[in-house]
Amino acid sequence: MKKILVTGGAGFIGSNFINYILSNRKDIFIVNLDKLTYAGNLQNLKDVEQNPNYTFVKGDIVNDELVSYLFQKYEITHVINFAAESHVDRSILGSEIFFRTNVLGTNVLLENAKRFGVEKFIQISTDEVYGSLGPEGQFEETTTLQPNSPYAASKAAADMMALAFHHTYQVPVVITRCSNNYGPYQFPEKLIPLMIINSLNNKKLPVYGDGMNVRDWIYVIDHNKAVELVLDKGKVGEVYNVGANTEKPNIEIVKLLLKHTGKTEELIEYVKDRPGHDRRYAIDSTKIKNELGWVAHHSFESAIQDTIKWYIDHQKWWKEIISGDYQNYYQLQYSSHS
Ligand code: NAD
Ligand code: TDX
Repeated sequence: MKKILVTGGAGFIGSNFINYILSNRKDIFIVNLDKLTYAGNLQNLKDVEQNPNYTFVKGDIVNDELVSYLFQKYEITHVINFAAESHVDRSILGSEIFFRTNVLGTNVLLENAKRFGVEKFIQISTDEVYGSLGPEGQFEETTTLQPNSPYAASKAAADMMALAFHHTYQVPVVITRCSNNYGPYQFPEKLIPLMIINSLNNKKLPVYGDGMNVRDWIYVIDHNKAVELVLDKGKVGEVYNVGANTEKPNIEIVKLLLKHTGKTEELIEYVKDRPGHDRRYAIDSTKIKNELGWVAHHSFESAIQDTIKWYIDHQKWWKEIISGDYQNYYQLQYSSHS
């Protein structure tokens, strides 16, 4: 039995991971440690609440005493660190919490993995650590890290700490660097859910700059299958890029979402650009394909329609979110872009 400390399991990718893994595997026990920040939501985990192979602990990964207690109590054998402050725009509004959670929090987890010993420590990183691309080329695992936003810099610092713990103390670290995810339970601040929800609400769709920034999209389940493969077969000390070769300019995504929600392009509003906005991301995932046999099973064309349908069918989920503190964030963020 693998006894896995999953951090940030009440967020978008972490909750999809837990739901997926517990419905497919009987050899895994999960302790989900989540601070329940604005982005954490236990509604995402309703289906696993009663599962005997699952337990939830509300707490902060920066809390060394708590983390150390959990390692001992549950005899943790693996760590998957999804917990993070994850939104680039919020990191531009204020960077301190990004440093605290993403860097210090990862450090606390690494220290405990070193102290108690684990079989594997998976650090969930991001393609944003590589910086921005011109019109050609893709990020490879060997590409130099050149993070541009405070968010990306904090994730790159965490990667460096993780690799240093492997090099110095032989902590069995593996890093995954995935491209932009989409799918159910994504918090409405991110491009795809934000645009779907605004469109459903007949609100303007705020496109930064010229709308020609490119992101490389992957369905969250394909990402999580890569994490599962890394858990089972990933080689320690290695970095694996994960991406589904689906580059799209933002404006193309926005127009597609409008079409599928039955609205016109009059809702599009070009607004002031994100400061330091990375122009293009594209990820080369040859390594995880060749070495671990990973493939993306979902095409963008069908998975984006499933995602739109999910938001249409789960209005209660996102209406609760956008009626609360989110309004204050939205006001602050988008008044600075007008
Ligand atoms: P999210 O913001 O939806 O969820 C983050 C979760 O972490 C939340 O449940 C939150 O409550 C929890 N959390 C935050 N601070 C914490 C702390 N100090 N202690 C414990 N829990 C804490 O993020 P996401 O989109 O699910 O991203 C998950 C991970 O994947 C992050 O590490 C992110 O950097 C990485 N990633 C995300 C994407 C993407 O497109 N969303 C792509 C590549 C990598
Ligand atoms: O209102 C908006 N208008 C807009 O034009 C928002 C929220 C975004 N955008 C643009 C900015 C980006 O070019 O859309 C693109 C995607 O933006 P986000 O959804 O904020 O994602 P991004 O900044 O690319 O970062 C995401 O991918 C990598 C995740 O949030 C990170 O956690 C992950 O590491």
